[in-house]
Amino acid sequence: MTTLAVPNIEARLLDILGPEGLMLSAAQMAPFLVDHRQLYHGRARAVAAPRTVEEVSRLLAWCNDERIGVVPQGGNTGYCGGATPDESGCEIVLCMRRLARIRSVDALNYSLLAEAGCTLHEVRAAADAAARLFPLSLGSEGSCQIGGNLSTNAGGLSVLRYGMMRDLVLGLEVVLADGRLLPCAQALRKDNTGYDVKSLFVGAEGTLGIITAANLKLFPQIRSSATAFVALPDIAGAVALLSELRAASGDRVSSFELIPRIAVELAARHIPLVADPLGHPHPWYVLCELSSSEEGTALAEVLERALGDALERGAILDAAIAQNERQRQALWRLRENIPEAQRRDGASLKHDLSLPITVLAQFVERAAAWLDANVPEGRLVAYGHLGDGNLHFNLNQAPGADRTRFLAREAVVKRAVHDLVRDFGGSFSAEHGIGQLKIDELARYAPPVELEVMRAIKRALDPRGILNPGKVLGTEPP
Ligand code: FAD
Ligand code: 2HG
Ligand code: ZN
Repeated sequence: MTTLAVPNIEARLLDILGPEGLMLSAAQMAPFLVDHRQLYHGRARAVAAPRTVEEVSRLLAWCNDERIGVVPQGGNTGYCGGATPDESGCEIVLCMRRLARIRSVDALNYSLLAEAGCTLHEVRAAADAAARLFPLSLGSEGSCQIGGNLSTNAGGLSVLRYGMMRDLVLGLEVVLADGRLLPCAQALRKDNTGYDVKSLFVGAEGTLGIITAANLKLFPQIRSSATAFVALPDIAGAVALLSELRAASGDRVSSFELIPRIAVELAARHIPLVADPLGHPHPWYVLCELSSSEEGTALAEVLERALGDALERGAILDAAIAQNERQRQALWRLRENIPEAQRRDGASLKHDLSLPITVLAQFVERAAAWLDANVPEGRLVAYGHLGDGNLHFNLNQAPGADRTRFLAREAVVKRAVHDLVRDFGGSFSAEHGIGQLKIDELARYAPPVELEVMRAIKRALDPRGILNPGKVLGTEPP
């Protein structure tokens, strides 16, 4: 689709972006050509870093005319290789980091208008400065960008209360493939003017348009919270506990994270300042948090009472309730660093699964039995956002196992796990998207009619196929 034979490519890019907006040397481009997990390595003609929406618009119009592929990249923390160019060396990486202004905060309307290159941390800080909360919470918040969060429809640690990124957006400003601007970044909570066009770009992973700004929903700040680390015998017990806590707290559970014993051990081994919060080992844990915008609530008492009852009944095995902010931070440090601990421990195979919460325990039992029998080179590290039915069903290379042999099992394991997920009525992609990693999975599991609809949308919005070519729907002609 792309061609190397476009004349004066550098001169034209310089004209559009100026010298500060263009990276051409191998050293400058290197960090943009590999994904966070180092699964994908690409090449690029150039890395373009526009500073204004108008520059994005002019760049796209020109790339569309010349049929040059454009690969948008935010913080490059994505898990599916969606922001990495292909190996042709013909594509242009569109780096969004210079388009990073907080345009406005409307505290009364509980909304904030941010450019796509703002990091999640910057947006949360801007909301905080206006005594508001932007609730999306990911371990990668220092690097990932609002444009990337929207394009992957990110989830994270507080979806149970606030929803995913799609639920947190009021309006989007988008540059279309041919450079036209879709200026729909209004801060309206109600707007039934025809199709919900903005929604198409959320979770589209840069294949339908370039998000340049977003109007985001804000919430009251958290004024009181209670956080506990609870040991349980099994996953079914964790699911039951969530249900009880929701009812007992007036539905103020904001996070409910499942953690297996092995993840506590990995985090304690690989991450400084992380230790097991409880004295004895237990098979499973949850990190749960109740929170409210009201000051001086009795959330700690509610949590203590509910956990005390559960302990008496033998429904839980032990629990530690954070007594101050330092202890709370320590619990979250453990949870947020599980992916990093996994990375430091060796190779891993990851599955980002979504299941009805009612079948989670049964699914894990079946899948773990299959792995025990078939994959001795791996050990299961299954954790995640239990409150959302989202399991990170990951395998790490077992101690002493050969890395290459372990990784060679990827296709077989993926097929077995994802087929089982389908049988249980779940999805193989909960919050990390498709990118390049799961193209075959989408083709296999999505209903054919849904795939046809997706292709029709792609054709309508990007008829020349210049936007993130080959990602999500694969390389089929659009
Ligand atoms: P990138 O990786 O740069 O890009 C992701 C996709 O979006 C690519 O397809 C890219 O082309 C496209 N894109 C980027 N910017 C734009 C734009 N402006 N317009 C159009 N397309 C664009 N994810 C979760 O959902 N939940 C978690 O709990 C979570 N925790 C994480 C913890 C760690 C330690 C790490 C490393 C990652 C985690 N992630 C999590 C994954 C990742 O952080 C998210 O997917 C995040 O939303 C990606 O944002 P990014 O800016 O890094 O996007
Ligand atoms: C998390 O929940 C992230 O910590 C990363 O979504 C999950 O590494 C993973 O599999
Ligand atoms: Zn996650």
